[in-house]
Amino acid sequence: MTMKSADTAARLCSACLPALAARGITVPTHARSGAPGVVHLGLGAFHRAHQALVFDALLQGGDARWGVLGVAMRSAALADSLQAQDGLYAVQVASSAGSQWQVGGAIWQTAVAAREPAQVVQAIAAPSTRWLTLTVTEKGYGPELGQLIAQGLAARQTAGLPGLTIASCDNLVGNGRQLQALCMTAAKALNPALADWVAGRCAFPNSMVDRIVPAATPQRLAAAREALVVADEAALGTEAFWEWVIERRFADAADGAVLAAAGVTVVDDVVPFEDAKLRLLNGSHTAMACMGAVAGWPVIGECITKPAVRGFIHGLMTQEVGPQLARPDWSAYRDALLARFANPALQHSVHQIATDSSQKIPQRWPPSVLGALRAGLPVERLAFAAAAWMRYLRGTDEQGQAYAIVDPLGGELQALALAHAGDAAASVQALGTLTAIWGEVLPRDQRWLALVTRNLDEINRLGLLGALAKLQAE
Ligand code: CS2
Repeated sequence: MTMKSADTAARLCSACLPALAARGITVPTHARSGAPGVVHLGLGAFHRAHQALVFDALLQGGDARWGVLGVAMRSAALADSLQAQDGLYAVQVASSAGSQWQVGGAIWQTAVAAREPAQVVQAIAAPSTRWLTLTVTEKGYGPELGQLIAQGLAARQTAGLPGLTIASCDNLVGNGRQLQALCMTAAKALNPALADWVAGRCAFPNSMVDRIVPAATPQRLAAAREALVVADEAALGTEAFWEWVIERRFADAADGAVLAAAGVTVVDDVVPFEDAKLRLLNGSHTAMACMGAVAGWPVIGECITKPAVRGFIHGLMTQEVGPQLARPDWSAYRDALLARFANPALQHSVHQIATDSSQKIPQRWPPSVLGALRAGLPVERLAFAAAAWMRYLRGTDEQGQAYAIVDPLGGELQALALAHAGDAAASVQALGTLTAIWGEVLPRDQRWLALVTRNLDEINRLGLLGALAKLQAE
């Protein structure tokens, strides 16, 4: 019997770094001990390949204030894996110029909020902590989050410590303001004086964060093992592009210049960047995710290389969404996006992106539909995307393969989609009128509902690609 090397290979750890450096891999050389200056909630792939690498660069530059306590909200597995690797993980950055591995070293400690909430509260209240950053996903913004943060802030106030910069890095409209509202509600409930302290001492900048970071696959972990020689259970792949635009609103005003020196864009108003990103990148992603899931195209790279899909996404961005945007370079951003989507190294699963669509659609499509309707722009492709989502919710692709709808509202939505599967008008009446997803206005807009119905009817009759070809021909 052969031993499974996966179980016996040495794990990535601090002691391995010199050997990795000798293999040409970029590794952290800064001291990785001491009290973290950042508490980050949400230890997923995105944080590790985005903000944590910016903090890593700052640490590498000699500013020891950016070490991170990485908090997984629920899943202990990743936090414990990282802990076993001294917080280290490898990132494969792939572009058309080739790929390069680097080891991220900003995560110094990990914790699990569901398992050790007191430790998280204490960390928020630690004297060394200056920033609290978050990637808890759209559905994470509930009262529990506000309560966790408010408890930490209450302990800071009691100890006479300075306030924090509390930066949401999730794909929400006005993410800083939304988080501030949650924290203020929780603070008021604890103690009105705490709410005054938070309002006066803490800063909640809005931000736009951008980097495509797919969940790791077994293939990626195998590639990491080959490149590193040691095993890395937290390895990731990503693209070379990254962008972090943050509002100039910090508890310590000097932090703006520090971040800017590390490549972060610090601005007075994030809205133009946020609008362009949520509507062009994320809006296109969700459209392709639903289309790919229905047609049986597993990854975004495959979707976008189909001429019909590329033409659709180009048209969606150019004719329906782009003209509404205030970001002046939106057409260059669009062109860069088309290339980013096609990056063959990413292997970004459509089902991963389709996860939690009910939480994602509200910021990705309805603002564009409403804006286009107001401006007299076409909305055909947005209506097609909405119809593709309704078809996606049936949970079976066009080859008859079943898949899971992973979404907090999944059971309810799938039941509605299946109840009306053969009847486009009834499906749209049931799914297109949900105000939690579409807002108050679109469920009453007969022109919009009729367009979605027509597209869903065509997807039902002609198949997704047939309906897409017909739409393009019009
Ligand atoms: C994606 C995002 O999974 C999704 O919903 O649209 O994670 C996307 O890859 C990032 O926002 C890119 O910055």
